[in-house]
Amino acid sequence: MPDRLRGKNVNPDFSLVAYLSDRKALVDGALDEYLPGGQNDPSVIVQAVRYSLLAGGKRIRPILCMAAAEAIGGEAEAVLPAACALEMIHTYSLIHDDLPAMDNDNYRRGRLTSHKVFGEDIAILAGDALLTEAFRLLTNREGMPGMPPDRLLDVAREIAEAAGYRGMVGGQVLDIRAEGEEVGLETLYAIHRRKTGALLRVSTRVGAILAGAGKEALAGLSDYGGKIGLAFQIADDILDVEGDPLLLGKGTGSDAARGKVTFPALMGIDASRARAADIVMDAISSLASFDDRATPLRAIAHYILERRS
Ligand code: GRG
Repeated sequence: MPDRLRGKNVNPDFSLVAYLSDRKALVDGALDEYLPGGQNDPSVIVQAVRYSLLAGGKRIRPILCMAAAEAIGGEAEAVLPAACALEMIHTYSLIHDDLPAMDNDNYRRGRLTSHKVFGEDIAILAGDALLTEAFRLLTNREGMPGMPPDRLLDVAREIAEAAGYRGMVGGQVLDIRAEGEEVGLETLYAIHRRKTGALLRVSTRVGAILAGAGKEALAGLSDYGGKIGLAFQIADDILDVEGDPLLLGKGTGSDAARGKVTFPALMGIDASRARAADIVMDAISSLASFDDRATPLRAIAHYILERRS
């Protein structure tokens, strides 16, 4: 355990590496099971959906969802379909973000992007299919037996808000429109609170709501999620400057090439790193009233700063 976590409500026996690997395996297995067809399904749309969704990825959004549920005493498995729905929405956003009309990227998660393999038409439809499938999974009551329907309704609305024009889609639009423009720090925060932050924040809220969090616990977890969402984006901007393409599974330097405003471009690498570290400490403070069932969330906050992929 890193020294700075000692004495912060963290179980000294906790291993984040083991936790992430275990939860990722849970998500990978469930996604494979939820998707139709298996590997031999000849339907091109099923192949395209499976290609992107089962290509790896850190699964950080579903893991946050499960960790938030656990922080208030719930079970990770009890919220697994909702956690996987969040990953489907995230994967749809990556497929569409890589399209020629947006970032025009060739590699993602260590493989050719969807449109490079299946063509633009099928890549667009694979993204659409993942977005709609996410809401089917979320609202299929057999997946989460015994879950109060009002909780399912609440999380469906919250996810729609976070993924749509009020959140991720809106942030993407602001980001595209800001390309080549002079943008200040406040605007950059506003873009990323929506583009990247909204889905990460709602991931913690979904786990908490489904596990029956009270008002105060939900507020703490929301605050945590919003802050690590911002730190995640700053770390992503830094990785685009100095990350290893092999570890990242995609090219680097694309932000600068497209004239994108980023945290390192505005404040430099060192100040960006310091800012992200401050935000992560704030995020951990939001969990002050939680016991050691929030240990994974505290450790994930640090991991977001230190990740190399
Ligand atoms: C196209 C509607 C629409 C939205 C796109 C999220 C997004 C909005 C674009 C992705 C561009 C990008 C690189 C954003 C930075 C933060 C981010 C979301 C990185 C990728 O997420 P990870 O690191 O990826 O969780 P893995 O592959 O591990 O899932």
